[in-house]
Amino acid sequence: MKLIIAIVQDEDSARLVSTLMDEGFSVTKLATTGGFLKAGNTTLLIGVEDAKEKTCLGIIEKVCKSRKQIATSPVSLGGANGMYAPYPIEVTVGGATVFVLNIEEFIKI
Ligand code: 2BA
Repeated sequence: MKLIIAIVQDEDSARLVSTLMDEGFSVTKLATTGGFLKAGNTTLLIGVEDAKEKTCLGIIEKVCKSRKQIATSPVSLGGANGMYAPYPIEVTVGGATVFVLNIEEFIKI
């Protein structure tokens, strides 16, 4: 068995959860925050049989789109007073950041 941890954009999460559920996967949805953009994203925990791993990854790939977002990075204004100004930079986020873990035991008590 595998645990698929998928970090996706909030915009894709509702469609991804409903598509996975329609295909018979069990999903847990967590509200999370990205460290770089400090913006909300969604982390899904999906426990799957080994034989279903590729199907699950295919659904994630199909549903999750990459998008451009503007982040503000502080830029030094120089001088001794250590002042910084926000500077906008464009980053491409997603489709999805996915970790696949081997599961030793799956227990429901
Ligand atoms: P954030 O950390 O908010 O990152 C959002 C996007 O900003 C990233 O998109 C990437 O394009 C860019 N980015 C991140 N760190 C950067 C840096 N140090 N310099 C320049 N640009 C940077 P994604 O790579 O698609 O990641 C989307 C979200 O997935 C991340 O949100 C984070 O929540 C999660 N994530 C990505 N890689 C991860 C990892 N290795 N471990 C844990 N979470 C990860």
